[in-house]
Amino acid sequence: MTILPLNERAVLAPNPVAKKLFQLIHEKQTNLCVAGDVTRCEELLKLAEEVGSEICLFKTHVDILEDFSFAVVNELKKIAQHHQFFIFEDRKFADIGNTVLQQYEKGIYHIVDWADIVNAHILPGPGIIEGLKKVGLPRQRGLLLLAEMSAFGSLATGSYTEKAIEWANLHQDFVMGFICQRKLSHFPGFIHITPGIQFADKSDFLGQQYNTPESAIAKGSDVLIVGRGIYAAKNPREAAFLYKKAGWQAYTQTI
Ligand code: 5BU
Repeated sequence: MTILPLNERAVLAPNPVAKKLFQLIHEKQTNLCVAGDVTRCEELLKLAEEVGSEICLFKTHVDILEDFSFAVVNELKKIAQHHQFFIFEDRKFADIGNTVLQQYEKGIYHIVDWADIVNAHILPGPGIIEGLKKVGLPRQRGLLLLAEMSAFGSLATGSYTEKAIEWANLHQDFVMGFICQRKLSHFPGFIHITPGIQFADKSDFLGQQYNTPESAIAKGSDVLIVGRGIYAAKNPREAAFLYKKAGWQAYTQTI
């Protein structure tokens, strides 16, 4: 199989965020996403500032912030602009279309206002994509489908994963790719993003299973999500640099 360069994949991607993300990865030479799973706004912003130059994506779980206020997302957007990365809220929507569109747009977090990318389970059927798309597409946002998970015993396998690929193909304008553990689609305009990455591939004793950057890229992943491997490191900036280097080197060996 020939792997197209990222700037060519940018041209082929129908979703506007996928297009810009492929181009950014190509230019910034980083396929690293940091998961900022910290619980105070100040820590989140400090981490984003520290790792910003090394990443293409910053992933949030905004509902774990104990002192959330809208100021944090405004600051995060400024840091994203300064260091050039996209913001991915790992909200994992999982309800009917009418409910998820409200969860996406309303409530405390107004996610669609600041997150370039969100993700969704496909358990409720294709209506979840249609609901999110109503709010997200006019705002030029992108959706990742949870086609596989990194956790031990995940039920997102086999025909479930196949359905995610089928529905992604039907909504290429809004669905930009997958959260997965390996290459799922040979359509070069889809991006494959993989959580569960650490240099020491082990488990966390709560079900998380890790791959190394090299093994994830060898399985066809495009972007690697690293949480504790970076934010829990003594020096997150240095750890981000090392993960970026490993991920990018592994990628360049595939083309
Ligand atoms: P870690 O500290 O590198 O294990 O964090 C992984 C992050 O990715 C964390 O925010 C999870 O919520 C997220 N994640 C995951 O680990 N596995 C999955 O299948 C999905 C998300 Br989807």
